[in-house]
Amino acid sequence: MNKRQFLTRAAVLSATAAPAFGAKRVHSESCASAPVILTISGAIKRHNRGALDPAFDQLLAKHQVKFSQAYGVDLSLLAGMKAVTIKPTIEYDSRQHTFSGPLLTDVLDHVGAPGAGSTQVLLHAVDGYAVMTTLDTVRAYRFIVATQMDGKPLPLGGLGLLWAIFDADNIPQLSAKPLKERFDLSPWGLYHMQVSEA
Ligand SMILES: Nc1nc2c(c(=O)[nH]1)N[C@H]1C(S)=C(S)[C@@H](COP(=O)(O)O)O[C@H]1N2
Ligand SMILES: [Mo]
Repeated sequence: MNKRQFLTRAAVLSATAAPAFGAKRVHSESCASAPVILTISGAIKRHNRGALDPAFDQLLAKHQVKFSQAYGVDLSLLAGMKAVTIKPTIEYDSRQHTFSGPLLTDVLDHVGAPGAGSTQVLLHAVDGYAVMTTLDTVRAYRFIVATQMDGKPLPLGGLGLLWAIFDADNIPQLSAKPLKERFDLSPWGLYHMQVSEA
């Protein structure tokens, strides 16, 4: 491309990218500026997106997910919820780490999930790991959707972006078990949840 064309395009881009001075920057749920990092499908009352699109929802489609409506959660929504901090010993290095993030029950309430304890919650991770639990267990274990470990965001490619985790050291049925058997309900890389009425 010639230089003139490049400069013209750059000017157009910067003109559209820079908000007018003093312009109010509004963040609302309809403002799709932040990526969705968690999709919630199934028996929920609130939705902010339509049906799974096999052409564009590639990972969900690969994992056989189906929905006609869902709720896409971004990090600012999670960051705006009351954060809970826990310090469980994890099995990967047998050490205690600090995790923080909202209660999973708060996230489920936000999307209008049912309140019955028998409600089934499928926790689904980027590597395809999926585990089903109940709202009773989510409440009893005080699951959090951890966005941070030891004060740092959890990386994609590592244990992030989100880790559904609980304070196993302080849950008697779990702390009685060997470390390697405590975390089967705890997917790292959580990116999809499906709620079903029992
Ligand atoms: N994303 C993801 N989370 C996961 C797993 C997994 O394979 N993928 N395995 C689960 C199981 S069954 C256990 S016991 C612990 C440790 O599993 P791992 O030893 O396979 O890492 O993490 C849990 N969380
Ligand atoms: Mo496991």
